[in-house]
Amino acid sequence: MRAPAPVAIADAHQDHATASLRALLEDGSIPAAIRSGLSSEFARLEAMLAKLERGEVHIAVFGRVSVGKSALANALLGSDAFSVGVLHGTTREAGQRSWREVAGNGVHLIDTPGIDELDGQAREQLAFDVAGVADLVVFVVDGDMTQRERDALSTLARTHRPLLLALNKADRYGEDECAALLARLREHARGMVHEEDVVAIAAQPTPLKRVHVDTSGGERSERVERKPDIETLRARLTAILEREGRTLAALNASLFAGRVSDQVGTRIAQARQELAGKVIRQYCIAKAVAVALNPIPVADLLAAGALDAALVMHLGRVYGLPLSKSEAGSLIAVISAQLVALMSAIWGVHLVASALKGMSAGLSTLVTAGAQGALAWYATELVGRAAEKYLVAGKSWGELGPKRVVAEIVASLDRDSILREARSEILARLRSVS
Ligand SMILES: Nc1nc2c(ncn2[C@@H]2O[C@H](COP(=O)(O)OP(=O)(O)OP(=O)(O)O)[C@@H](O)[C@H]2O)c(=O)[nH]1
Ligand SMILES: [Mg+2]
Repeated sequence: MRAPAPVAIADAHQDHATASLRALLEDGSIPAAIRSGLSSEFARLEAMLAKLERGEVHIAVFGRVSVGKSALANALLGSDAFSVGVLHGTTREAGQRSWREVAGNGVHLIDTPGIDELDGQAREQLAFDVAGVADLVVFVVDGDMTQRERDALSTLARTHRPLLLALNKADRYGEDECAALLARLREHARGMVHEEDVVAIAAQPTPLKRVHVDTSGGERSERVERKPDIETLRARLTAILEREGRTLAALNASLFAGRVSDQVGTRIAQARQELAGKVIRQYCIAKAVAVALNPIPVADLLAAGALDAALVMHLGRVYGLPLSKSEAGSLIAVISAQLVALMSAIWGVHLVASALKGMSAGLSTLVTAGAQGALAWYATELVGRAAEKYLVAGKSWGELGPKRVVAEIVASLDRDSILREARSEILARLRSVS
């Protein structure tokens, strides 16, 4: 069997990436609030989709201020497209130019602001953002790497895009010094940059000063401009681009789409969790006040009331997994059975004692009612949280089974603080009705 041609592979990657970006952009099930909360990510997705459809590849130059990023971009382009300067922070915004020389015509070079040791946090974030969505990043340094540069390199490596490491200003170093520096850089970049992609260049070598001595002994000096020496880097870049440029762009877009869809998922989960918390609290209050107004024996507190069933069904709707009345009933029965088993030892005296704790006014009816209500609140909270766990796992108790799940919930909730909060909430409400 013949291996598929590289063009076919690139096409397949591109089709897959285009489809996943489109699916995310057009997904009607993403709530509007979440879409607007992630508006910059969605805008970037749209830009990436357009870029993919145009078959473009983006290369970003990245590095500390003044290492010669703009000079390198200019040298690759063969024009003074980007401003180069001795001042730190010459480049303040990311800029982009088409690199026509490379096959396909769709290769763009992006110059980024320098990352700085001291200030310019917004610029630095911009640099990371741009590099984070570029298909290939040339990390430029002008000597041995600082800790900060090493951290930045690792951050970029975690974004899973190909990195090249360029030691610029090689004209300032002797041959041996340059070789030693390259060896150190390869050491720092081990596992993140291929050895052959760590190269020495001189994007804008300092002009030579040539001194002429004339016959009368007078001296005249002349500045001789030197051409950029970036051939090793250019060769590596061209090789990578020709071999896998479009595939890189497609993979990068797919990765980004994956990240955005994870973020969407997390936000949806958070929003549901917040809403579930509010719903549980409402039912806790309702149940607690009902019990306080009409105290029932402690042992009956766990008996599934209509309110608990309504709570569980409400939670089912929050998690997009509606439960029928009978499903809700059996779910509560399972949870209650676990709670009773867990609590039987403490459900009586100790729990009542802690529910009463801090109520110094003597055992007035109001106080007893408050304590009973607080217990009802606590029980409802446990039922709600357990039902929530079951729903989050897609209507399943998972491998651990209901016993462990319920035990973990009981252990994770701070009983005394719930009872305290419940008591004060109930007393406030009872006072307002009496
Ligand atoms: N000796 C030498 N100097 C260079 C070389 N490349 C750039 N420079 C000098 O380094 C300085 C900074 O160059 P830029 O290209 O502006 O650096 P940058 O990384 O874009 O800097 P910011 O935009 O400020 O982050 C300039 O004075 C350049 O002339 C080189 O290969 N050799
Ligand atoms: Mg610059």
